[in-house]
Amino acid sequence: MLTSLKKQAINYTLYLVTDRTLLSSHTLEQAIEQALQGGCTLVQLREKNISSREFYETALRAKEITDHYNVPLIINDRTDICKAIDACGVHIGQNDLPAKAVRSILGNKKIIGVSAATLAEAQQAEQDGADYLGVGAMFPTTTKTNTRPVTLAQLTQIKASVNIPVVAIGGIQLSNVASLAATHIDGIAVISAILSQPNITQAAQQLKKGFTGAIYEI
Ligand code: 3NM
Repeated sequence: MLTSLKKQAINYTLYLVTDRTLLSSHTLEQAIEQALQGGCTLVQLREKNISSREFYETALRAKEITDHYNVPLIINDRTDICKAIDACGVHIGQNDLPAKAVRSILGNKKIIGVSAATLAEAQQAEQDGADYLGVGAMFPTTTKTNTRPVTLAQLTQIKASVNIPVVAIGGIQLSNVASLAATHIDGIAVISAILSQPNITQAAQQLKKGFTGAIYEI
């Protein structure tokens, strides 16, 4: 059972974030499994508008699948659900509980990811004990409203200014993924360009190849 992992061992290369409203013909569990078969290295269960009970039960099922592939599961926002199912960590936004408070609840073994759209937010999150940053929105996206745009130059600056892994998010797809490699980030976080595709496994494989291939060309 994967309940915590040495933090240095976490592979951020292809980070699947879920959104059950974007699935076409799959169940969430099928979609997660297919994405893992395509090489996703980390999964975040992101559920909006479902009850705590449903979130908890979905998280248990998601964890069975991620455990099978030996990939860590991160829970969006809900520290209580992370604890209840012994997930590897939580991801929090700027309007959620502060990282310091989450750390005091979860202890040092769990991963805490924080969303940041500015250098100041990124540095604050690192100071508050975040283990990684999700930085975006890098490109226009319809998956989430109220995103704040981040430029490639800002992403480069954030990555150079912190000592924790940085993952880019927001509108990442096959056509723009290569442009992120030059920023030296640790990985890409993706919803629709994986989950809304007819062939989820292939979409994940291609994105991973597009990102890692571009890193080698720098
Ligand atoms: N957070 P897609 S953008 C969950 O900017 C999320 O912090 C963002 O979905 C941020 O890959 C976003 O479909 C949505 O664009 C990402």
